[in-house]
Amino acid sequence: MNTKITELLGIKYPIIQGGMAWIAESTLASAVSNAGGLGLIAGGSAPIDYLREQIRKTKEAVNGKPFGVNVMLMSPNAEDLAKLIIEEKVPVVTTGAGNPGKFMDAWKEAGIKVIPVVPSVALAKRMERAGADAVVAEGTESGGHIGENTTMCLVPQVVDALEIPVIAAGGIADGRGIAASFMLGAEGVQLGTRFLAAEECQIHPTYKELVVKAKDTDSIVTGRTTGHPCRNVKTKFSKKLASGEKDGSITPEEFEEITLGSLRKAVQDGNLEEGSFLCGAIAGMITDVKPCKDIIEEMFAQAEGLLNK
Ligand code: TUI
Repeated sequence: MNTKITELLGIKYPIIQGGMAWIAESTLASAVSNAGGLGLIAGGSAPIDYLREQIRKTKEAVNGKPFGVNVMLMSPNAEDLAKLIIEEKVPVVTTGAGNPGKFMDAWKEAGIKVIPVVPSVALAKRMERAGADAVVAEGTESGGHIGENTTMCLVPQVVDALEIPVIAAGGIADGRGIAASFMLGAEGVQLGTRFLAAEECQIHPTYKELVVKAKDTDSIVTGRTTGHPCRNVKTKFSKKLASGEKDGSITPEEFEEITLGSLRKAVQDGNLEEGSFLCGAIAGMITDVKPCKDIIEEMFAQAEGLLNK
C-alpha cells in the first residue's frame, strides 16, 4: 500500500506505532519497524543514557530500516533528547504534548523527518509553516494525553487545511479503522492501544489483560482539572480520581501528587491500586495478543480488501 507516508519514511505499510511513554522501547519499536511499519522509542521522561542505549539497540535490531523517537515536550529531558536525536542520527522524530517549534530548525538541518502530533487545525497549520514533513492528527479517542476533537472531525479538517500529508490517530485498531482514515483523507495511521496487546510489548501482564478484557465503555478521562486530560483504563483508582475531580474533593495539586509516578506503577508493577493504565477508547475491540507482524499484516489485508470493494 503506497502513500505519501510510505514514500516519505521509506516503509512498506503506512503505519506508525504510538510513542507511548514508559512503554515504547527497543523491543516493540524494532518489531514494528521489522514488520514494515515505523516503530518509535518513547522519550517520555527517561534518562538520556537509557534512551541512547535504546536507540543503539533499535538501530542494531532493524538493520537499516527506519525507526523514530517520540519527544514528549512537557518532559524536563526534551532539550537533551532533541540533541541526542541529532547526535545518534535518528531518521524520524514525532513530538507530543506541546509545540516543537524551537527544535524544528536544528532537526531539519540534520536531515531528520519531523512529524508533530497535533490535536487541532491551528497547531497543524503552525507545524506546517515551521517545516514539519507530516503531522499526526490525534483524536480524543486516543490513550494518554488528549485534545478535545474526535478523529472523525479532526482528520478531514486538518487534511483540508494542510499541503503536507496527514496521519490519523485515535480509535484505530483494525483494517476498518485504517480504511476509514484513508476515506477521511489521511495518508497513514498511528496506533498505540493495539500495540499494547502485541507479544513484543514489554508491559506488565496485568496491563495487557486489562486491555484485552476491556469493553467499549471501559476507558475514562482523568486530569481535566489539571489542564492535562488523560485517557486510562477504568479501574477503581482512575474512577476515584475522576469522581474526586468532579466533586472537588481532589484538588488539581492533590491530583498531580497522587498520580506522580502512576504510569510507571502500571507499566512495571501492574499496580491496580496506584497505577494509571493509559489506553485508548478502542481497547474494547482488542481481544487478543499477537506478534506485531501479524497485527500489521492482518490489518492491512483487511483494509485493502475494503478499499478495493
Ligand atoms: O502526547 C500525547 N500523548 C501522551 S503524552 C503522555 S505523558 C503525560 N503525562 C502527563 C501529562 C501529560 C503528558 C501520555 N500521553 N499525545 C499527543 C498530543 N499532543 N496530545 C495532545 C497534544 C498536544 C497538546 C497541546 C500537542 C500540542 C499542544 O500544543 C499546545 C501549545 O503549546 O500550543
